[in-house]
Amino acid sequence: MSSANFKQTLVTSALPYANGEIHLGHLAGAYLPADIYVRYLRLRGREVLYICGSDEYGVPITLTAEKLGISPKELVDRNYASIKKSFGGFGMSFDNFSQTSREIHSETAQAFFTDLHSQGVFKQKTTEQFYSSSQNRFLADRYIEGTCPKCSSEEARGDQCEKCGSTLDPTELINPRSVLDNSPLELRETTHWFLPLADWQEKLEDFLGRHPEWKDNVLRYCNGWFADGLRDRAMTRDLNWGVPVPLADHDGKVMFVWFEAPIGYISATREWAAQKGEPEAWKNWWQNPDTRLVHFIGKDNIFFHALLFPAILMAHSEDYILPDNVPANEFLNLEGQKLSTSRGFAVWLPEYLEKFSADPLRYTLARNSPETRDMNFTWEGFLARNNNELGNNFGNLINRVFTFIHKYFEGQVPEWSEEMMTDLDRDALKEVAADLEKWAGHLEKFEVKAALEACFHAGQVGNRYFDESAPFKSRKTDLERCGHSLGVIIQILRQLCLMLSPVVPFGMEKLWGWLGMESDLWAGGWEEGNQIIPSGRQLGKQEILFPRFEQEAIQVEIDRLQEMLGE
Ligand code: B3M
Ligand code: ZN
Repeated sequence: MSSANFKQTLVTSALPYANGEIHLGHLAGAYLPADIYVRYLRLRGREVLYICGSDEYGVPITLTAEKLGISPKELVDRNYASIKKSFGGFGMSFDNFSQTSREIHSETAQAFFTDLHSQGVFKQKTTEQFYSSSQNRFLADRYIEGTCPKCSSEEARGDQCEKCGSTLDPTELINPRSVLDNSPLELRETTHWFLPLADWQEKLEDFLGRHPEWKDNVLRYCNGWFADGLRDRAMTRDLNWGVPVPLADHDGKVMFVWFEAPIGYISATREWAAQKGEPEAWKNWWQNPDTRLVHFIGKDNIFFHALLFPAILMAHSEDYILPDNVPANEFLNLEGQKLSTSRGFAVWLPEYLEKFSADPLRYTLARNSPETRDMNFTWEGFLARNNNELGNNFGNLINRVFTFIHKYFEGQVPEWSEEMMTDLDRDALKEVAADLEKWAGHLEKFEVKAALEACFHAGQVGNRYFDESAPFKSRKTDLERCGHSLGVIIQILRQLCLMLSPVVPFGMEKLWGWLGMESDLWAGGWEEGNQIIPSGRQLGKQEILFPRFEQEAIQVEIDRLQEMLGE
């Protein structure tokens, strides 16, 4: 549903694992599209709250910490600081970016668990699981290796055999051993609390049935799971790094990360409320039917956001809102290959930001947004998008117009008027206005790519108008006409500024200022941005917004990735 039909919108981006840095794949999936959407809403003056934080529990964190010889908490705090910093540099405009290892999250997740438990929602089951006595812990499936019962490959993993492709249960493996230290494993009994998702299937089907507008990929996945039938899922684990299960008989159990991590959205909202001195204000978002909740995620998180978390919210005895949409993105490939962090085949945000600025990357990723299918990022494409589109289509136009007005009109918007309008002027203004409308319509539906196409087209119209109205010629023959044309172009720049602002906010905040706008762009700038800029207004002095990149600058990056592939 359009954002205008709701009082307020609560937007979340998937909580990144605090187990390493953010890379381009993350940005294209759950972060940039959300930030663009949020900035769009703020621009329109809509009430919006944007929540995120890092996801800090789970086995991979423990293992990395052990490898580095530091505590898991030290590791996640380090990574949190670094992720937060690079997100800041990239222009992510969260209202709060929290951590799941904070006290407020444990409290929130435990209260949820207790609520569900006391209602008898969980099923308690005792099963046998592999235990490593050398490491004193139960092992998750992916840390178990053994001989495949089907093809005898000795490298089958607890969940599947890569050689013959069979899906396995770890107990089927012959000679199971730990991936971590190769030690043999023994089966031990352990008790866990399961969420019987089958009990929620009908409600979940109803819920999804009320959302035919969701993206095809999301509905397709969910219908697939419905067809298979939802099963019991363990909501607890035998680990020592996680949110402790708040039951007397829990003997060192923690919550399954996918039980507590989505609750992290709520904890982070509670933290936001507490920080502004209104500790109860979070309820006005999470327990208010006037709130529209939107989860931005990558496609690998669909199950957890479209089914598991809604089931948890439905199960709670208080009334929580359910997501109104879960715009999941497909994946981003890099130079035509799958990203691989373990092989170092990725582009990391902190390294990117050391060399380049945020806007060109935001623009390139938005242009290649993997909305309906996997997309590809190439450094050559990045250079072309920056130089040809940001530079030529937008930057040059802006620069030419400002230079001209400063040179010949003392930096003031020249006289222009309705009486002087020609068809050329009117057509250009009409086309750009139509683009602006299309742009907004697409963003309402999370269609960043299509929105940018409309915006790009408006840039082309601006350029065409500049060439055809030719103020550089009329300056010598008809100064009045020249001024009028520039006045018209200033209106086009104003609308371009609106359309580009969510995507390249750093550049557009500057342009907004040069245009002499008074309102805060991110608090309803739309209104002023849709009003005529009058003649006589003093304009600011411009600078080059989108400097060109040379081939050498990106060749280094291409070579580095090629090397990674060679290994
Ligand atoms: N950390 C997985 C991921 O980054 C996970 C998301 C949690 S969202 C509650 O893909
Ligand atoms: Zn096999």
